[in-house]
Amino acid sequence: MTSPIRTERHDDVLVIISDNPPVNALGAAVRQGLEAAVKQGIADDTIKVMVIRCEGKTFFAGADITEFGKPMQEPALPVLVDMIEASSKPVVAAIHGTALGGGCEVALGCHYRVAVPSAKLGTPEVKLGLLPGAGGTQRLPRLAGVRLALEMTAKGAPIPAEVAAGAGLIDRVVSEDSLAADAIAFAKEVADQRPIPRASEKTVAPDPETVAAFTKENGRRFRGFDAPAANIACVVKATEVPFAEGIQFERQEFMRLMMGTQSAAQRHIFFAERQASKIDGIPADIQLRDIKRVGVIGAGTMGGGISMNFLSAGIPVTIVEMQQEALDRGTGVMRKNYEASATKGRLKPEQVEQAMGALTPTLDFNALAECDLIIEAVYENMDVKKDIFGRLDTLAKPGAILASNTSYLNIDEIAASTNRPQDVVGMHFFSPANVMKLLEVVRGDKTAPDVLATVMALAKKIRKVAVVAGVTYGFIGNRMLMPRQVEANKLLLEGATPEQIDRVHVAFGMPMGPFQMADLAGVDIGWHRDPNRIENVRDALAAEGRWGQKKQAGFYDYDEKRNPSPSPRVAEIINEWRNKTGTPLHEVTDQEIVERTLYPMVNEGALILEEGKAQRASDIDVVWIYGYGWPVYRGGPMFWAKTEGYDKVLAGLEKHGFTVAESLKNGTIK
Ligand code: 3H9
Repeated sequence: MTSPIRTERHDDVLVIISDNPPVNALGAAVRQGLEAAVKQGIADDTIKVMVIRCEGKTFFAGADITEFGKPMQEPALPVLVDMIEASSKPVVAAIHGTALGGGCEVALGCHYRVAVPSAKLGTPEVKLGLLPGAGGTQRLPRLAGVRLALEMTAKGAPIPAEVAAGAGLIDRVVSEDSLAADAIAFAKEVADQRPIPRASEKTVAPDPETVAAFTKENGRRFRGFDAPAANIACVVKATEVPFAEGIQFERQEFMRLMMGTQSAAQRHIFFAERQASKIDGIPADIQLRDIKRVGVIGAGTMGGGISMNFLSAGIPVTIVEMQQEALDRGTGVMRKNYEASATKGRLKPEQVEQAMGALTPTLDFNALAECDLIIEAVYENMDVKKDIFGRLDTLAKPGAILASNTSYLNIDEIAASTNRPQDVVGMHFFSPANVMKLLEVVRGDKTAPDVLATVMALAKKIRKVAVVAGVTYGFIGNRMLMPRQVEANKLLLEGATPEQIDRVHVAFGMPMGPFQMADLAGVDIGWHRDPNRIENVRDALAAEGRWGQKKQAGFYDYDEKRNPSPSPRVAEIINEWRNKTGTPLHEVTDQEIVERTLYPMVNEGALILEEGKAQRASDIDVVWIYGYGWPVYRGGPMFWAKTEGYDKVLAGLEKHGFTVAESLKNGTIK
């Protein structure tokens, strides 16, 4: 097998080049090749200095994650990085793309770093439930100080070359298109400089105030995760003990995290997210439809949010409403949202104008005729949707994709109201649509393969994580929400309180519990609005005007600042319904809440898989992580079931009398 590493000589400079697509991950062959090449450079008397660079789209993007959990092949990455740093001849890293994780650590082990302006440096291991385990936690603070090291390791966001240069991580920013030559020129300049600068030989003073402030600032973001605290502890160690001792601590913490379920869950999601974009039975190279302009029907919260995704990606949008007032209100909200991002420094003022400039608001439905993709985002009513699709059928250009943002309804029925069901697809965005990363792409019976593939590719362009779902009531996410809600409501009558159920869900790691969610979304959502037809606690609350946060009363009472407190009135209503239904009271434990609200979700997920409404279990996990805030360190409901133990989940479901999915019963669930 040919090595992904080759060398080139340029006078007394040895250039070591990695060519390991797609992202130059530091797998065994790359590490072995690098070790051999650096040894060659050290041994060769005609060589004075070395350059390490990569071909393709990026410098090393990290350790090869697919090797984790398998037997380690020599040399281990930490050993390789130490060996590079110990070289008696200077080594220069020439960086383009993203030097991430182990890639960043290789660069930090080099004595000098040059980078193109578009390059980024980062240690995103924390997002995989890990820490930079090849000396990164010890070299970063020594080179860039405690604050930046904390930011980079515990939060995992990469920094641009310019920032890295300002912080002392990059020695020279070179021209975008002459990295190879500029790196050689730089190497010649430093070839004879002594002493050779080594990060490990530097020291960094303890800074407890910065550490305390950083930990406090990020308390919410880190809640429930193990890895951030371990990253922080390693950075602190770098300020307290000699390098070699710090490295030992880093190794021990790295191995602890690596063996834990959190990292396994986060690595699962890393691959699950990428897997989700692959559609069974459709070749990867299928010809896509060209989407130059998008039409959106409805300028409400959803329509506006959906439009913003495309505008932000530079795709013009025509947005249609029935009334001028609604149109103005909708576009006003979009502008306000963009301006809020600009105030926070996330957008430049000219980007706001650029996005809004690409929006064409209109009352003229016929304006949709020029659109290549039209997304209907009106309220959930089958007749209204059928009517809209019928009208679209007569005016949309041939080959235009017709999408519905429905959260529940049958895409096949909607498609049947057109003469081109092959062009119809579901695009279920989650609210707020300009923020939430999930997109459920609903494949109808007749949806054409190129329509599906085009929408999946477009999702990536607008920075969504897309998952293919089949036609089933509520698709993947909302369908799984239903059994959870049914059980939560029953538990109220049996003796649990909304506070207890929500607390169990929040302790599990969800951003909020089912009743907090109901209050936020609106208790009146889906209510039939017939005061004479009160069938459960929720109807009773809705009929009393307890519509949630917007009315300062729902399952909780709220003060003016929307702080919730338990509601005596809700307790009364629950009691009334308990008596009316003759439901016996019992002491509901937290464990029972887990078994009765979370296990049924796993069960529903298993049914969805059995019915072929999701392509794979990991897609279901992606839906729950990106659409509903399931804690990523638990890897999604299906991964969690595995860590919880399928037998335990099965026993729990049977104990509470659920009808259990066959695959859970016969152990074929994967
Ligand atoms: C680490 O370094 C530990 C060390 O500190 C200590 C060790 C002792 N390994 O994302 P894309 C695959 S931990 C293996 O679609 P993009 C990916 O699965 C690592 N495979 O491209 C996909 O495969 P497929 C720290 C990897 O252009 C393909 O490459 N580093 C790895 O949108 C394309 O990926 C990270 O966490 C990997 N490290 O984004 C960085 N990375 O085509 C992780 C990618 O079969 N990577 N693949 O589905 C990324 O963030 C993005 O891939 C990157 C490119 C930004 C680089």
